[in-house]
Amino acid sequence: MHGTFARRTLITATALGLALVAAPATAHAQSAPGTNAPVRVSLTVQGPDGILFKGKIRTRGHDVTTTTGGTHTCDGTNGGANPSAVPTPTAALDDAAHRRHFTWDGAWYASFDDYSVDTIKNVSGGASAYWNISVNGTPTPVGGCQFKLNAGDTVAFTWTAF
Ligand code: B12
Repeated sequence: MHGTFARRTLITATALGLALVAAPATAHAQSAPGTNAPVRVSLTVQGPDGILFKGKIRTRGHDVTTTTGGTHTCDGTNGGANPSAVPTPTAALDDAAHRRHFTWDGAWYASFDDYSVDTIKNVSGGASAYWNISVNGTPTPVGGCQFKLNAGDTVAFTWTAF
């Protein structure tokens, strides 16, 4: 009787101990800065004749697939830009496209480990314009799969004449 009680107590204590050791690690993985936890950002797609999309999007870095470029990661680790996966502008565009049922396309450049976003909602820059990517009003110095987004950022894909 006493033996059984002692064994149960030991098992319970061991299980609790394991849970206590495991819990902080999980909490850390979800809240540490630089992780790929989903963020809410404002996204605008400004075409030559007006706004093609405007809304808030919950997003995180993920693999994306385009007709021209195929499937590649788009989580900020592209080109070694960030040490771990993070939300990115092109991943945000991709999330908006899937949720609101519009298309985008981009060629893949292995040299940059990134997509060139060439077409959104069937609008492309052609020979005279391109889709500029900006975050909080500033053009990104790198491609859209390399730049880290933070919660509340304002992301814009703007049709821009050369
Ligand atoms: C010209 C140029 C452009 C032109 C290209 C079209 C044209 N009419 O020529 C335009 C204006 C479209 C452009 C756009 C952008 N560019 Co640019 N561009 C250049 C530049 C000055 C020369 C490229 C070139 O002609 N190379 C010679 C040809 C023979 O080689 P190529 O491989 O065929 O060149 C093609 C690619 O470079 C591609 N391209 C151009 N820019 C970018 C950016 C990315 C991310 C990708 C994947 C491809 C790509 O377009 C070229 C012509 O087809 C380079 C700087 C450099 N010295 O390389 C920056 C450069 C490549 N661009 C850069 C950036 C950041 C951008 C933008 C993301 C800027 C922005 N925030 O909007 C956008 C792309 C946005 C999108 N829609 O995805 C960076 C890329 C850095 C990185 N690690 O990602 C560079 C290196 C400049 C820099 N900051 O140092 N760009």
